[in-house]
Amino acid sequence: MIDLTRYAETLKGKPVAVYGLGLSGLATVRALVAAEARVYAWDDDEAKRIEAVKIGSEIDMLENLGGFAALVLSPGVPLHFPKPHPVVERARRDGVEIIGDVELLHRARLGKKTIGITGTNGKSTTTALIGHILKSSGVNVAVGGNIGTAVLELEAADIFLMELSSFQLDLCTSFAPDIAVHISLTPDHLDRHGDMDGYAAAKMRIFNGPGRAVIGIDDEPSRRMAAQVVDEGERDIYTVSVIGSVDKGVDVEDGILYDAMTGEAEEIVDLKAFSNLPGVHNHQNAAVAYAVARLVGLPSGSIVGAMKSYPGLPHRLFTVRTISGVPYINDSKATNADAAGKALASYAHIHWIVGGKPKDGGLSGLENLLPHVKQAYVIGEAAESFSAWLIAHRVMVENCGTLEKAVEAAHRNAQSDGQGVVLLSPACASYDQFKSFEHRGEVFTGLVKGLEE
Ligand code: UMA
Repeated sequence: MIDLTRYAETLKGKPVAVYGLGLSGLATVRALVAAEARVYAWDDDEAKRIEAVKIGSEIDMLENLGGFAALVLSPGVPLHFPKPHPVVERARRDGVEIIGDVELLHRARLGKKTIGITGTNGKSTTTALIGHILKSSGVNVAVGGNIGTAVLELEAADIFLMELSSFQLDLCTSFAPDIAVHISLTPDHLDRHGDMDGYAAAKMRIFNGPGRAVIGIDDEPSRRMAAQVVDEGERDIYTVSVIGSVDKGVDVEDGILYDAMTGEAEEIVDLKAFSNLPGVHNHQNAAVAYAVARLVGLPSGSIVGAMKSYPGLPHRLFTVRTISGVPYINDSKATNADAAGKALASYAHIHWIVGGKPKDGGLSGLENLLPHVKQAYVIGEAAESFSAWLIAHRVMVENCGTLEKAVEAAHRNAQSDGQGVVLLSPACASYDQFKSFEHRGEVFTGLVKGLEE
């Protein structure tokens, strides 16, 4: 757990409010209580409130925040859109600052290096890959944030490597990572940020303050962000591209990674050889990870060696099993069309299990990748609309309704074809039939493991 004592000194005798007692809220309560702050917390879920009391918090509906030192808000609670949560309005009314757990970690002034990773897609893989590379080289690194472990839960380390969502960045006021990383920006979470400008503004917060920046420049919004970071002039910038060359940074051409961190491009490795990093989008993640590892001071040989042994992340293009040459791939994390597009681009002859709770725009944008699909198996709330859209685009479709039926049908057809892949890449949220994307991926994994050869 992070020691907040130095920051909590400034809170002495004052109450701190914590709203939302999920992973990050409970970790915040624990750290603040350990630092002897007076913590008043609330969650609409009674079970969470009971947990908070057990770890030393008072329970308070937080109707009146006058005199509170801060409101520490969970990232899932709306700050601006669709409309600010009532507790946010009350904090603003009472003149109380609103921050998140990442800001608290920063204020703990631990004197350690911080690396922050953001971007619409790829940030979990990139964070996990950097963590793997650094650990393989003996660097004492703690990995957390949006990837799953709340940042205040982390153990002391020389480097804090954090995956940061736009929600978490919105709750940062002075946090300035030593290495700030942004991978890509495509529409997502617009309900929480109003529009693309609001979404980009939240992501831009990662570049606050001085330090170094690694920026993927393969989409227009990210190029605009990079230009803004150049204008602000506070950070030493390294760019990454898998579609063109860069002046200073890392680029990838036909799978070959080139190191141009000092300006001169040097060929390093063919990424196509790394089966746990399939597809151009993973080459972008690998190039970003390579750039960060070089900035940490690792030589290219160690980075490449560690990339070879990267095991991959569950639910992200993870090969669960191969039956008679057909891989069964769990990409349950692909909760939007853009992420599913990355999966479709990575394979041919795909038996594609798709659907769930649809996002705005449905499958549009994937038209050019449909030739990679042999047949689609639609599930969940999206089944009817996706089915109509796919048929209109001349894709063979089976309306399966449930994941269980879809796995059965895809397995039967793929095995009779004797080629291609069975891919769960839903392009949808999971909440219509599952608790979370992890739950959906676990159910898929269980079904695949139970298939007969
Ligand atoms: N709550 C209320 N009242 C409300 C709204 C919420 O009481 O009106 C309570 C809920 O009951 C819940 C808590 O507030 O107990 C909200 O918790 P949370 O949704 O902020 O989630 P945490 O459990 O703290 O998890 C958060 C991240 N969740 C979100 O950003 C939504 C986790 O990212 C992250 O792993 C974790 O902190 C540790 O840092 C998850 C995520 O879905 C994976 N992220 C989004 C994404 O990747 O797209 C951004």
